[in-house]
Amino acid sequence: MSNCITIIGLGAMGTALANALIEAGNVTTVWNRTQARADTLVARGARRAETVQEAIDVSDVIVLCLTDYTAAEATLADAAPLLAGKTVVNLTDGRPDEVRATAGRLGGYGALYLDGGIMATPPMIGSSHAFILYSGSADAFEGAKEQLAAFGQSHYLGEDPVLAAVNDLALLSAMYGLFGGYLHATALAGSVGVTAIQFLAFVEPWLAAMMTALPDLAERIDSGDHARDVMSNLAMQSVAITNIVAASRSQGIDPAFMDPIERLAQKRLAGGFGADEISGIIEGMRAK
Ligand code: FVH
Repeated sequence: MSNCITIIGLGAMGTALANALIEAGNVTTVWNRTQARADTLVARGARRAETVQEAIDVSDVIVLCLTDYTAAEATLADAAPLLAGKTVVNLTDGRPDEVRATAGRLGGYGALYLDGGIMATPPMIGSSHAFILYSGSADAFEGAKEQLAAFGQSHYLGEDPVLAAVNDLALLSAMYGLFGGYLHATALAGSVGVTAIQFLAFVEPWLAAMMTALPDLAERIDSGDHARDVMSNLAMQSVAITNIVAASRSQGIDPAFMDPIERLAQKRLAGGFGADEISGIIEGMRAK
């Protein structure tokens, strides 16, 4: 495969991806709806495509990085037939149903479809901290992996195109849980005059220590055995959770972030699993 590659979508992330490709020595063609966003990249050596059709014509690998799948579909609408034999790497954030629909539609035009989930912010692109999850056509990944390495570490998850998107959303869900928990905790501590910077001295090492519990929770989740060698049982932990919700209210802090975990803990307790580890809450999440 040649080192010609196209990036469609030059927002914050698309621009970072294009910069990484240029830096790695790829012949990089760029297209963006608002054309001026390509100017800096062109000054750095990128080739400007005047149309989406031209952007697709000149490269074997087409990377999409747009706001959402609606934008991606709208951008490719007239040009999709030109994708026959090309590799499409869609790094647009999307839902599994959208991924399946787009993979099916572009596959129908003869494109090799690879979906991707970027686990990085734009400044991280090209660094060892960035990783990108891929799934879909194995041939597409094999053919493009050298070029894709410019973005960060690549992890190919398998042929099912939704694998990357679901793992991406799952990781984001862990991140928002962390951020939400941190914000709630900082608001609660703030209600007695502790500043965020003061609180950081406790919350940072506390979260780091709690991260070490994850391997044990993962083993329990995979085995389904939440009852063996329990150290901090759910009945005990649910008292703390209920205290957090009640204390938040009395301190004038909206407990909205903590309400769901209290509801899930109570549901598990009502099922008779108070002596189990907190990992068992996942069983109630799975049962709709
Ligand atoms: N930025 C980040 O931190 C995250 C990190 C993880 C992955 N995400 C996903 O990357 C996709 C793009 O995100 P972005 O940060 O580049 O987003 P923007 O800077 O807002 O740029 C959006 C681009 O999409 C173009 N666009 C939007 N709608 C249309 C449309 N209907 N037709 C054609 N292009 C469209 C927009 O064009 P313009 O407004 O400049 O003309 C930008 O190129 C995204 O899926 C994140 O979830 C980033």
